[in-house]
Amino acid sequence: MMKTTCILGAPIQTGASQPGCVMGPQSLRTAGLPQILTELGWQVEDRGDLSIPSQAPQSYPNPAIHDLAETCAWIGLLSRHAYEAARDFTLPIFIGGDHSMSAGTIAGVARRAAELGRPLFVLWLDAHPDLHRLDTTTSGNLHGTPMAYACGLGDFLPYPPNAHPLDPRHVCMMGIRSVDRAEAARILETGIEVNDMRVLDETGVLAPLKAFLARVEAANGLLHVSFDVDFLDPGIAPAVGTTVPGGATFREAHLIMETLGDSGLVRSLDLVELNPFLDERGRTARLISDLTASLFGRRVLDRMTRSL
Ligand code: 5AB
Ligand code: MN
Ligand code: MN
Ligand code: MN
Repeated sequence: MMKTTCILGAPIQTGASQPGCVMGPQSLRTAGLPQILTELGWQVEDRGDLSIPSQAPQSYPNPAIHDLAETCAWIGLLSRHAYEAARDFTLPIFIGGDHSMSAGTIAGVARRAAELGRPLFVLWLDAHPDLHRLDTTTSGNLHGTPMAYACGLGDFLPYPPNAHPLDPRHVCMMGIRSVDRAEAARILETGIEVNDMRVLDETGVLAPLKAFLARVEAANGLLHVSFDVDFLDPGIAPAVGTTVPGGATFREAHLIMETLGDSGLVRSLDLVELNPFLDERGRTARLISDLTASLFGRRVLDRMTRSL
């Protein structure tokens, strides 16, 4: 059966503090992502970019929060489109856009998983756990909240209701190295698996990843991967507004993506937080498309033997 993917752009940047993520989808298209996936034997449909109408401002008791109405509109829109994409394609790609969009994409794929009667698992590749509630964020940047929303932790009104909250035991985080106090409390309460950079230094990326994949497989689960560009070390991926030193290396990241590809368990992918305004000659966009290619089956030896 033909393997199918779609590219769905979500040029949202109101969840971040600095502008630029709005250019993320176009930057990955410019890096040749659709062609790369086609060459790997996938049937690719570019569904273009979504957009929302302008919103009336919405206030909230936490005065730090900004652009709440825009975020709510994006979450509702993405939830519907991610559901349809998960229903219609083998492995849809949701291109951001800042990470607040994942509140919507995870809600959408969770609806599809519930319809199939299968549990949803999420691999979260990020420097940050993004576990803020609306009452705990001090930056007011809503890209710090999607995982708390996805797991149904706390009151998220006026976000659209989350009908299919994720079981925190079905989440595996890797690359974490910047955690706020309120987020640490959520990690302790829920027992979410957090492989911080120290764990990855000590064990390498494969041991925790393979253990998680074995759990997904044993549960007949569907796996969603949420890839925040700041998971990577800023030395190789400068195009992100929230860089934190000491991130994943080029080879660690490729090994994760190759292993995910080999597993055949991944059913949807977020590529978020790419800010092309901060890039250097397109190198981050190129790296993200190459990492995506690794997940979609590109292997070193395949490339060599194909040209023989
Ligand atoms: B990202 C911080 N925790 O709440 C906050 O890039 C950073 O989607 C959030 O992971 C980073 O502002 C959000 C300090
Ligand atoms: Mn994030
Ligand atoms: Mn992050
Ligand atoms: Mn970020």
